[in-house]
Amino acid sequence: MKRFGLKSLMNSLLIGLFLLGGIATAHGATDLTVTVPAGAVEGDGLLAAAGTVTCSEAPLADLTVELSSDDVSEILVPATVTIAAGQVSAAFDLTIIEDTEIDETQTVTINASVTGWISGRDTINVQDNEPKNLIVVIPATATEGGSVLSNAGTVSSSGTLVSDLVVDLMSSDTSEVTVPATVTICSGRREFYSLLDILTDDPQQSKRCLEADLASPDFQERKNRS
Ligand SMILES: [Ca+2]
Ligand SMILES: [Ca+2]
Ligand SMILES: [Ca+2]
Repeated sequence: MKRFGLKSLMNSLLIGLFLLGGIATAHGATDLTVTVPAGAVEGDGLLAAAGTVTCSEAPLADLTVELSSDDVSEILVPATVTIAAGQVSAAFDLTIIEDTEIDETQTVTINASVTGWISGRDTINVQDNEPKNLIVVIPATATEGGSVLSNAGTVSSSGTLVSDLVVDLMSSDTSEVTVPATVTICSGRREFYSLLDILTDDPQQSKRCLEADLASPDFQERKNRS
């Protein structure tokens, strides 16, 4: 019986590795790469063919690549893109969503995948375009008399909030008009109705009126309802 020597065994292994390499090459590429712009601004809308998916070797047949965005409230991509046989890449559209939230810059990951392949991904920063303005609206005139004008003042933000915002309020003449020290605009909202206290010119009377109003159950009820 003929025995394999060490040299024959090594040759056999090398031949085997060579054949495996040939099979892997013939099977096609296994890596996907995604490229998207580094940044965009809310409201940019359709960025036609702004994204690219690339495979490391051209597929022998048309290749369907699944795409996804990890934050569809910021960016949409097509569900799939096809890399044609013999090509190594394909372009796809990005749609930049407009929202009304004051949400700062959001980083979104675009992922490309094919079953059994190594997925590719890239990130894009979507800049917020909401200004950070506070709008205060109060009656143009009022009559002194120590009364509380329920929900007479409004504090609004220029966009929907993603977290509660405490706003400091101040009257330039507290002998005439007082306001709460703060109001909180809750997340998901843009405005808060506040109380506006119209005082008399008599400091003592003003103080009594204000204390009475602040201590009353009606004040708390109105505050909670606002
Ligand atoms: Ca916006
Ligand atoms: Ca926004
Ligand atoms: Ca946004």
